[in-house]
Amino acid sequence: MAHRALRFRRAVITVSPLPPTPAQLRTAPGVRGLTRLRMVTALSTATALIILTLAACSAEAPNAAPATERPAQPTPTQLESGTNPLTPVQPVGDPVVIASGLAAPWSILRLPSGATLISERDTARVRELLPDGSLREVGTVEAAQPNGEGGLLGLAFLADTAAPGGDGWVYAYLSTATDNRIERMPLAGSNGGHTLGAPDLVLDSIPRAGNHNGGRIAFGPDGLLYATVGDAGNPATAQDLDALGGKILRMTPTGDVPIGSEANPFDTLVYSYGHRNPQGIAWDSHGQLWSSEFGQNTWDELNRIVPGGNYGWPTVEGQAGDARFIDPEQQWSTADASPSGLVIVSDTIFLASLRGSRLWSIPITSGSTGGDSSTGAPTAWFVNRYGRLRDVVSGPAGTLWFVSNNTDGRGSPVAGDDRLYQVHVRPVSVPAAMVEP
Ligand SMILES: [Ca+2]
Repeated sequence: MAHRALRFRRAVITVSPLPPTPAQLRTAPGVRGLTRLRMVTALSTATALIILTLAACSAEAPNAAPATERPAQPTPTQLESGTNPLTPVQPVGDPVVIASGLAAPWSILRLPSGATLISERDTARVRELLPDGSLREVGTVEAAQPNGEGGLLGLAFLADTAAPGGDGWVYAYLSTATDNRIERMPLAGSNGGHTLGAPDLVLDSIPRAGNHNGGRIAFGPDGLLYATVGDAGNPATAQDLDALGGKILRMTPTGDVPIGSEANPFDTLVYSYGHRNPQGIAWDSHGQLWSSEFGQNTWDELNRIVPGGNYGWPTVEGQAGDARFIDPEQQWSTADASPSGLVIVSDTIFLASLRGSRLWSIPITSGSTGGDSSTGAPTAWFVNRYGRLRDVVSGPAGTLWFVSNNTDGRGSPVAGDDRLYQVHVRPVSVPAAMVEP
């Protein structure tokens, strides 16, 4: 592990005078927590000018500066603050099975090309869905050491013509024996034959434990990478702004602290804190970030995430009415939810629930970018029909895709588990009889 990380850092450092990563500074003796993370910011500001200067005269610059290697992101349509949300949608008709035989699948990643990759937590495999519903192995994330709730977890994709192979990077959040970390691997090959190149380290030293590893990653409308991090069984870390546990992190595509107009609220990697085990993130049409979070014994949460927000764990769980903390917008008993993956389609939040064995839909009824959006009553779909559900994404042509998670050691798998399902969605206001599912 250390060897891989050191080799990566050396490679980066020889290309240009990049600032040290937070991981590098974490290894520096005598420099701790916020201080070192703030050092990154200061160094980044100073070296940014150097990098820009080099970029003007060096052919190697595209490999060097995060500012030049971040391509434009597909940005969701952004509405003006205060305008109406989009028309809510709901599932229609029966889900159909798209693929079977997945082993503890964790993350569904649909690529711009139309290909679909799925991570498996306990095998550490990335599998590619083929048009006939069969699955092929793209590769194994070698650094992953599955144990308990840890293993190969979230996937994300960044289109980048400067990546080896010219397509982009597949990002993975994974648990090693000692930490959770984010790596990225260049995507190669074409649909039906994708491969992954050698991994680069993006961020390491995220706390790891048997439980509460977080693990969802996604690029935001701002082109920055967000990661949900659990408290790793150490609840106090969630309130410690010097620790990475119990946070939602926000970083550049190379794992650095964003600077300048993109800076985070504490000039560290921390975007929001006081989280227990968040495992779902997505943005609505207003650019508002939403996150799902596992509660302890009482309340699971759906939170509106604002920069610098304190979401209460471990002092409070659920809607506490305590002015020190931001209450969840929705909450459920842990038996009804235990939510993981989350997607927003037409300003309707869909939440894959494990113990609750259902898909929740929650319409956004008043949208804004300022953290004061509101939601309507949640609706439960497919209760106890497919078992535990781990992830849900937007599928092709007006569909949702969701994946069961009955082979993760806590479910009751049946023949064919785990499976990827597809269901059509339609606007809530359209009578079902008018829709061809
Ligand atoms: Ca909370």
